[in-house]
Amino acid sequence: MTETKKIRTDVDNETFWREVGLDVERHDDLIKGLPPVFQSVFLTQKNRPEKISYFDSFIQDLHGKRPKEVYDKKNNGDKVIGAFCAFFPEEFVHATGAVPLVLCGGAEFPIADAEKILPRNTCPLIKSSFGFKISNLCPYFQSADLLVGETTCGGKKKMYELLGEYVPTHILHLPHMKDDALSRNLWFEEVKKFKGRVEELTGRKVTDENLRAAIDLTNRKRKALARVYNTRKADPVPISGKDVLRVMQLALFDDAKRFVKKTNELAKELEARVLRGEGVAAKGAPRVLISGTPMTIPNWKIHDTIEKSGAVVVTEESCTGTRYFTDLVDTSGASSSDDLIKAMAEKYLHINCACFTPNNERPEDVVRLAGEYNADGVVYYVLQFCHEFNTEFAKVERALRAVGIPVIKIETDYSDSDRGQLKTRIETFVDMLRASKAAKVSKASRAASMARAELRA
Ligand code: BJ8
Repeated sequence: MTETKKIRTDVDNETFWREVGLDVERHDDLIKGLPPVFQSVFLTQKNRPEKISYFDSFIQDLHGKRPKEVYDKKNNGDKVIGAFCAFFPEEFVHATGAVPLVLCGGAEFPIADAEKILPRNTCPLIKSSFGFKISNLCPYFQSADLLVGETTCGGKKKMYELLGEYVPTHILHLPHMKDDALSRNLWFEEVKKFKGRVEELTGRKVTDENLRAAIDLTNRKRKALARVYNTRKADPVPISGKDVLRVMQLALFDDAKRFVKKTNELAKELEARVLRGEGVAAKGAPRVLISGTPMTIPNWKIHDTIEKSGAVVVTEESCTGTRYFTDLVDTSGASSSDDLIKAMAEKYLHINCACFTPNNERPEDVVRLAGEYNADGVVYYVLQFCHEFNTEFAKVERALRAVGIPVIKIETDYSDSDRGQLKTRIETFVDMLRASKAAKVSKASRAASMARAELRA
């Protein structure tokens, strides 16, 4: 028996993986790396909320229970629609009873395969996503009947053309300028066209009734996430940043209704913790906001490094963070199908992706969030070769410096080769935040003693 065979513990999973056409032997090599990483990143934390266990078990069986559930739905006639971006009008998918999934790759493993076709100097998210498909390593990908791409960055656009050779792919034409009537109209028409494609694929009509229900469901998902995020404004913080990141990462993997329920249960527990003053990090620990490119499973390295250095991540200005849930689809006043679709199109155009030009709302968002979450500093996270987010750093940095918030830029990929260097840079940054926080506290306490002395005199 080979070593890879020994690690298989679930015979049902193996049967399923073969059925969906996975390269099971290589897939074994892929998933055997997950348990030790998961143990080191998540299970070594102390005093975690109990309700996080649902999300733990989801990850621990990431390629088992849920993809099987999706596959069963597919066998019952439902369609599966995969996407790679926050600009994915998932409401139409829910409205027709199809399954929406996010298929962005966050693992290093399939990148070497992707590099046989894609240029090496391409963003790792693009290479990993593509690599998962061409190597038959992802059971979610194997179930997809349709992929949805979008005209965001150049690397993604060209990758989608190649991906379309493997799975039917629909491209949403996202305008690169968001503030004029022409762009708004183009985007509205694109969203409407996508509705037609979903209807065609599923053979089911999007009606006002099922669309309103789908909008309500997706809004409830966004509200549940906002509720969890809101508790992170407390000091001490009731949950670690990496645990919240993982919840975010599952928002488009899990069944939406179940996800809403489980996320609200978690939020309720966190709210009670806040009231009791209970946290995962010490009160007064340096608070970090992460801003930048998305982090998809199992990309946890920046959160892990920050939190192991004694700071706590209090929010993420990211598509695996606030950009996903901040705005709701506002249907008040919508009286026709077109009104509902316009409300959806409008909501999506508020996602301040660096692919837009200009994108001045994003630096404003980062400064606003740093204030709301009382962040002591910002880690600006850029996936290697992402020119959009890398270049936009200049504006975000300027906006933060203007309000006196320190920021460090980290550009990295999915490999572990820069772990040591990242650790050193992040620890130095966190030490600096700790020192400046201590200086502020001692200055404030000196001022208070002087004021008391003056009153006594
Ligand atoms: S809405 S952030 S999910 S495009 S990191 S692939 S931009 S080279 S992921 Fe994104 Fe949609 Fe924008 Fe959000 Fe390209 Fe940059 Fe890679 Fe990126």
